[in-house]
Amino acid sequence: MGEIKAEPFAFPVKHDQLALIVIDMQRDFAEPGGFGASLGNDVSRISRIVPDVKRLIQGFRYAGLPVIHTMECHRPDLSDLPPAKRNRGNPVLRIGDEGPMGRILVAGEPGTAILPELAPVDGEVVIEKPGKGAFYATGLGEVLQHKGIKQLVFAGVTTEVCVQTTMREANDRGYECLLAEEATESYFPEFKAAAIAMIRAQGAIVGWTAHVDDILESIAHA
Ligand code: C5J
Repeated sequence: MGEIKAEPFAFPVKHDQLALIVIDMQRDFAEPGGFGASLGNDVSRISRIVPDVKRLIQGFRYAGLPVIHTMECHRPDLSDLPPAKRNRGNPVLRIGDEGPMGRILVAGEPGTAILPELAPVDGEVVIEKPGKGAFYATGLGEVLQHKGIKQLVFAGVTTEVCVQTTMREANDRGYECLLAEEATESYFPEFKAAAIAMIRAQGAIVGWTAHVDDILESIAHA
Protein backbone atom coordinates (compact mmCIF):
# COMPACT_ATOMS: atom_id res chain seq x y z
CA MET A 1 0.00 0.00 0.00
CA GLY A 2 1.34 3.44 -0.95
CA GLU A 3 0.45 6.96 0.04
CA ILE A 4 -0.66 10.06 -1.86
CA LYS A 5 0.46 13.38 -0.38
CA ALA A 6 -2.85 14.91 0.71
CA GLU A 7 -4.65 17.01 3.30
CA PRO A 8 -5.34 16.68 6.18
CA PHE A 9 -2.88 13.74 6.05
CA ALA A 10 -1.52 11.25 3.51
CA PHE A 11 -4.12 9.19 1.62
CA PRO A 12 -3.45 5.45 2.05
CA VAL A 13 -3.89 4.38 -1.55
CA LYS A 14 -4.61 0.87 -2.84
CA HIS A 15 -4.10 1.14 -6.57
CA ASP A 16 -5.99 -2.08 -7.32
CA GLN A 17 -9.12 -0.58 -5.69
CA LEU A 18 -8.83 2.95 -7.10
CA ALA A 19 -10.92 4.70 -9.78
CA LEU A 20 -11.30 8.24 -11.07
CA ILE A 21 -14.78 9.73 -11.19
CA VAL A 22 -15.22 12.82 -13.35
CA ILE A 23 -18.38 14.67 -12.43
CA ASP A 24 -20.50 16.50 -15.05
CA MET A 25 -17.81 18.05 -17.29
CA GLN A 26 -20.58 18.90 -19.74
CA ARG A 27 -21.04 21.68 -22.27
CA ASP A 28 -24.17 22.76 -20.38
CA PHE A 29 -22.03 23.79 -17.40
CA ALA A 30 -18.98 25.09 -19.27
CA GLU A 31 -20.16 26.86 -22.42
CA PRO A 32 -22.18 30.00 -23.14
CA GLY A 33 -25.81 29.14 -23.94
CA GLY A 34 -25.92 26.20 -21.50
CA PHE A 35 -27.59 25.68 -18.14
CA GLY A 36 -24.82 27.22 -16.04
CA ALA A 37 -24.81 30.38 -18.14
CA SER A 38 -28.62 30.56 -18.10
CA LEU A 39 -28.42 30.83 -14.31
CA GLY A 40 -26.21 33.89 -14.71
CA ASN A 41 -22.87 32.23 -13.95
CA ASP A 42 -19.42 33.00 -15.38
CA VAL A 43 -18.83 29.70 -17.18
CA SER A 44 -15.23 30.56 -18.14
CA ARG A 45 -14.21 29.44 -14.64
CA ILE A 46 -15.24 25.89 -15.55
CA SER A 47 -13.42 25.66 -18.89
CA ARG A 48 -10.19 26.77 -17.19
CA ILE A 49 -9.84 23.44 -15.31
CA VAL A 50 -10.11 21.34 -18.50
CA PRO A 51 -6.29 20.87 -18.88
CA ASP A 52 -5.94 19.59 -15.30
CA VAL A 53 -8.95 17.27 -15.62
CA LYS A 54 -7.47 15.98 -18.88
CA ARG A 55 -4.07 15.30 -17.26
CA LEU A 56 -5.77 13.32 -14.53
CA ILE A 57 -7.89 11.29 -16.97
CA GLN A 58 -4.84 10.53 -19.10
CA GLY A 59 -2.84 9.48 -16.04
CA PHE A 60 -5.53 7.02 -14.98
CA ARG A 61 -5.85 5.67 -18.51
CA TYR A 62 -2.09 5.25 -18.81
CA ALA A 63 -1.96 3.43 -15.45
CA GLY A 64 -4.79 1.12 -16.59
CA LEU A 65 -7.08 2.34 -13.80
CA PRO A 66 -10.83 2.88 -14.32
CA VAL A 67 -12.19 6.26 -15.38
CA ILE A 68 -15.90 6.81 -14.76
CA HIS A 69 -17.76 9.84 -16.13
CA THR A 70 -21.06 11.27 -14.95
CA MET A 71 -23.53 13.45 -16.82
CA GLU A 72 -26.36 15.35 -15.19
CA CYS A 73 -29.34 14.87 -17.50
CA HIS A 74 -33.00 14.00 -17.75
CA ARG A 75 -35.22 11.85 -19.92
CA PRO A 76 -36.74 13.68 -22.91
CA ASP A 77 -40.23 13.38 -21.33
CA LEU A 78 -38.79 14.93 -18.12
CA SER A 79 -40.43 12.17 -16.04
CA ASP A 80 -37.31 12.11 -13.83
CA LEU A 81 -37.31 15.88 -13.25
CA PRO A 82 -39.23 16.83 -10.12
CA PRO A 83 -40.87 20.28 -10.06
CA ALA A 84 -38.70 21.04 -7.02
CA LYS A 85 -35.71 20.94 -9.41
CA ARG A 86 -37.24 22.40 -12.59
CA ASN A 87 -38.73 25.40 -10.81
CA ARG A 88 -35.70 26.44 -8.77
CA GLY A 89 -33.69 29.55 -9.52
CA ASN A 90 -34.51 32.20 -12.06
CA PRO A 91 -32.78 30.92 -15.19
CA VAL A 92 -33.24 32.35 -18.68
CA LEU A 93 -33.79 28.73 -19.78
CA ARG A 94 -35.10 25.98 -17.53
CA ILE A 95 -34.16 22.29 -17.71
CA GLY A 96 -35.96 20.81 -20.75
CA ASP A 97 -36.28 24.16 -22.58
CA GLU A 98 -34.85 24.52 -26.09
CA GLY A 99 -31.59 26.48 -26.04
CA PRO A 100 -28.81 27.22 -28.53
CA MET A 101 -27.23 23.80 -27.80
CA GLY A 102 -30.52 21.86 -27.81
CA ARG A 103 -32.79 21.11 -24.85
CA ILE A 104 -31.16 22.04 -21.55
CA LEU A 105 -29.80 19.03 -19.60
CA VAL A 106 -31.79 16.49 -21.63
CA ALA A 107 -30.10 13.19 -22.52
CA GLY A 108 -28.80 13.03 -26.07
CA GLU A 109 -28.83 16.81 -26.72
CA PRO A 110 -25.59 18.47 -27.93
CA GLY A 111 -25.32 20.72 -24.86
CA THR A 112 -25.64 17.80 -22.49
CA ALA A 113 -22.56 16.10 -23.93
CA ILE A 114 -19.25 15.87 -22.11
CA LEU A 115 -16.71 18.44 -23.36
CA PRO A 116 -14.95 16.97 -26.43
CA GLU A 117 -11.47 17.32 -24.86
CA LEU A 118 -12.61 15.09 -21.97
CA ALA A 119 -14.83 12.69 -23.91
CA PRO A 120 -15.02 9.11 -22.65
CA VAL A 121 -13.19 6.47 -24.66
CA ASP A 122 -14.44 2.95 -25.44
CA GLY A 123 -14.85 0.88 -22.31
CA GLU A 124 -15.25 3.80 -19.89
CA VAL A 125 -18.47 3.87 -17.89
CA VAL A 126 -20.74 6.91 -18.28
CA ILE A 127 -23.36 7.36 -15.57
CA GLU A 128 -26.38 9.50 -16.50
CA LYS A 129 -27.75 10.98 -13.32
CA PRO A 130 -30.93 12.99 -12.70
CA GLY A 131 -29.78 14.30 -9.33
CA LYS A 132 -26.82 16.04 -7.79
CA GLY A 133 -25.43 12.88 -6.24
CA ALA A 134 -24.21 10.25 -8.71
CA PHE A 135 -25.49 7.35 -6.57
CA TYR A 136 -29.10 8.55 -6.58
CA ALA A 137 -31.26 6.69 -9.15
CA THR A 138 -28.23 5.28 -11.04
CA GLY A 139 -26.28 2.05 -11.27
CA LEU A 140 -23.03 3.57 -9.96
CA GLY A 141 -22.97 1.48 -6.76
CA GLU A 142 -23.28 -1.77 -8.73
CA VAL A 143 -20.61 -0.66 -11.24
CA LEU A 144 -18.12 0.05 -8.44
CA GLN A 145 -18.91 -3.17 -6.64
CA HIS A 146 -18.49 -5.16 -9.83
CA LYS A 147 -15.08 -3.57 -10.48
CA GLY A 148 -13.92 -4.04 -6.87
CA ILE A 149 -13.46 -0.28 -6.40
CA LYS A 150 -13.26 1.02 -2.81
CA GLN A 151 -11.36 4.29 -3.29
CA LEU A 152 -12.46 7.20 -5.50
CA VAL A 153 -10.54 10.19 -6.81
CA PHE A 154 -12.93 13.01 -7.68
CA ALA A 155 -12.71 15.68 -10.38
CA GLY A 156 -15.34 17.83 -12.08
CA VAL A 157 -18.00 20.41 -11.35
CA THR A 158 -19.30 22.03 -9.41
CA THR A 159 -17.26 21.51 -6.26
CA GLU A 160 -19.96 22.38 -3.74
CA VAL A 161 -22.94 20.94 -5.63
CA CYS A 162 -22.57 17.68 -7.58
CA VAL A 163 -18.99 16.88 -6.56
CA GLN A 164 -19.50 17.39 -2.85
CA THR A 165 -22.92 15.66 -2.89
CA THR A 166 -21.45 12.60 -4.61
CA MET A 167 -18.46 12.53 -2.24
CA ARG A 168 -20.81 12.53 0.73
CA GLU A 169 -22.94 9.78 -0.81
CA ALA A 170 -19.79 7.75 -1.50
CA ASN A 171 -18.41 8.29 2.00
CA ASP A 172 -21.69 7.10 3.55
CA ARG A 173 -21.44 3.97 1.38
CA GLY A 174 -17.95 3.15 2.67
CA TYR A 175 -15.74 4.55 -0.11
CA GLU A 176 -12.57 6.47 0.68
CA CYS A 177 -12.70 9.72 -1.27
CA LEU A 178 -9.97 12.05 -2.51
CA LEU A 179 -10.72 15.35 -4.26
CA ALA A 180 -8.25 16.64 -6.88
CA GLU A 181 -8.05 20.35 -6.06
CA GLU A 182 -7.05 21.84 -9.42
CA ALA A 183 -9.42 19.51 -11.29
CA THR A 184 -12.59 20.79 -9.66
CA GLU A 185 -14.26 24.19 -9.90
CA SER A 186 -17.23 26.24 -8.82
CA TYR A 187 -18.86 29.34 -10.28
CA PHE A 188 -18.09 30.85 -6.85
CA PRO A 189 -14.42 30.71 -5.75
CA GLU A 190 -15.41 31.12 -2.11
CA PHE A 191 -17.72 28.07 -2.34
CA LYS A 192 -14.91 25.95 -3.82
CA ALA A 193 -12.61 26.97 -0.97
CA ALA A 194 -15.32 26.31 1.63
CA ALA A 195 -16.19 22.90 0.15
CA ILE A 196 -12.54 21.84 0.17
CA ALA A 197 -12.19 23.00 3.78
CA MET A 198 -15.32 21.20 4.96
CA ILE A 199 -14.51 17.94 3.14
CA ARG A 200 -11.11 17.57 4.82
CA ALA A 201 -11.99 19.13 8.20
CA GLN A 202 -12.25 17.09 11.40
CA GLY A 203 -9.70 14.50 10.25
CA ALA A 204 -11.07 14.04 6.69
CA ILE A 205 -14.69 13.76 7.80
CA VAL A 206 -15.85 13.40 4.17
CA GLY A 207 -12.51 12.77 2.47
CA TRP A 208 -9.05 13.97 1.54
CA THR A 209 -7.89 16.65 -0.91
CA ALA A 210 -4.71 16.52 -2.99
CA HIS A 211 -2.93 18.23 -5.86
CA VAL A 212 -3.20 16.71 -9.34
CA ASP A 213 0.61 16.33 -9.57
CA ASP A 214 0.74 14.29 -6.36
CA ILE A 215 -2.08 12.00 -7.53
CA LEU A 216 -0.37 11.50 -10.91
CA GLU A 217 2.98 10.81 -9.25
CA SER A 218 1.36 8.04 -7.17
CA ILE A 219 -0.53 6.34 -9.98
CA ALA A 220 2.50 6.46 -12.26
CA HIS A 221 3.86 3.74 -9.94
CA ALA A 222 0.60 1.75 -9.90
C1 C5J B 1 -25.52 21.63 -10.80
C2 C5J B 1 -23.53 20.27 -10.88
N1 C5J B 1 -26.83 21.58 -11.07
N2 C5J B 1 -22.91 19.43 -11.71
N3 C5J B 1 -24.82 20.55 -11.19
O1 C5J B 1 -25.03 22.60 -10.25
O2 C5J B 1 -22.95 20.73 -9.92
